Amino acid sequence: RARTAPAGLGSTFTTWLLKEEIGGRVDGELAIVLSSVALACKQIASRVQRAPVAGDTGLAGDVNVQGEDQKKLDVVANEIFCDVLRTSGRTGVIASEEEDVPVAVEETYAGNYVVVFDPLDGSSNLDAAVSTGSIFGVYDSDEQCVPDFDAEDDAAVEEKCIANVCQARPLHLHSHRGNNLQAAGYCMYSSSTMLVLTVGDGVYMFTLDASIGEFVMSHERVRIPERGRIYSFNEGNAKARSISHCEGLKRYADDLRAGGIDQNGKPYSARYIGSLVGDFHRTLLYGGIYGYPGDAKNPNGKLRLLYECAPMSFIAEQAGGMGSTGTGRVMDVEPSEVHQRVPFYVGSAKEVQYLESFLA
Ligand code: P6P
Repeated sequence: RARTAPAGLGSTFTTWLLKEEIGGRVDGELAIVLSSVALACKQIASRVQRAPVAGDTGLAGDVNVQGEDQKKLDVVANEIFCDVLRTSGRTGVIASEEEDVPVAVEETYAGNYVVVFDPLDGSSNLDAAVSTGSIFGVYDSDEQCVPDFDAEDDAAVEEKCIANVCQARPLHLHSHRGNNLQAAGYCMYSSSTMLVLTVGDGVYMFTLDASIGEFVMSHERVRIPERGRIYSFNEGNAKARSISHCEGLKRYADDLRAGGIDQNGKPYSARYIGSLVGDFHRTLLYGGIYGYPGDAKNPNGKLRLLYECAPMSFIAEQAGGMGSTGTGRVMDVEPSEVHQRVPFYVGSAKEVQYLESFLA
């Protein structure tokens, strides 16, 4: 097929996906998966916007595999993602921050893609109506992930598949290094609801126009500024930072106060929302650096490689920025387990390189 140009500003996400498929940049199955993700994000946006009046704030009463108190909307967002991905018929396995182990989509509906996601990142901010978001990554299929049990009936098959696949054959992660991502993105629920994604050919942003219920392209081929004077770390953790990086990070923070790369230039501004999607989105548009280093409690940091750091790094790199563990590229890290954490520094290329020079 001729490589037609992508759809332009003002086009809807549906039109853009169609043009990407016609242009050969997205295959039909992936287009269906991404369309399902966009549907999930619209549903979650609606629930987040109304949470205080719908009684959706507060805790669900359970603790997830991360040991974090689940918010009511964590559970709702996870169910929405799982449902739309299962019924898309194009997903073999889904891995969620809210699921202890990867969930197999039973064979009748199973497709070829592995989708990983954090259904509602930053949900601790919900009760204060601060930005939150859903983060997702789509990997090519791993044939081991699609179970092939004889179907007695759907319910039994579903039960058995999920039990067996997740216990007997956990998600084969070797192929799920960031480099293998076919698509990655997030939806930010903030003053605007914005779907931001890449399929490996630049970063596009779509703003939800509630009057028509469609995501409309508002930014195309986004490029992150090469430099940026915004530094986004939780300084409250500074004291507890892991010994391995502690000295280097302290010298780095002192150096930024003296103007950073420019030395004796304007000092940096600190901006920290405590919600990765909000801090990342601002960094992507304004430049700067977001970081979550290791600390005494979590030597490898708090953020999860598979469904937070790798997808965000893919987007950053596609926009000309960098995603680093402090000593290497996030996209090169081979996961060893689904909820693995890594120290994470992401943003303007020059700012991330400068930080790495203190950690070398
Ligand atoms: P802290 C939210 O819980 C999250 O996973 C990210 O969205 C956010 O950047 C980070 O944790 C905030 O963690 O320790 O600074 O409150």
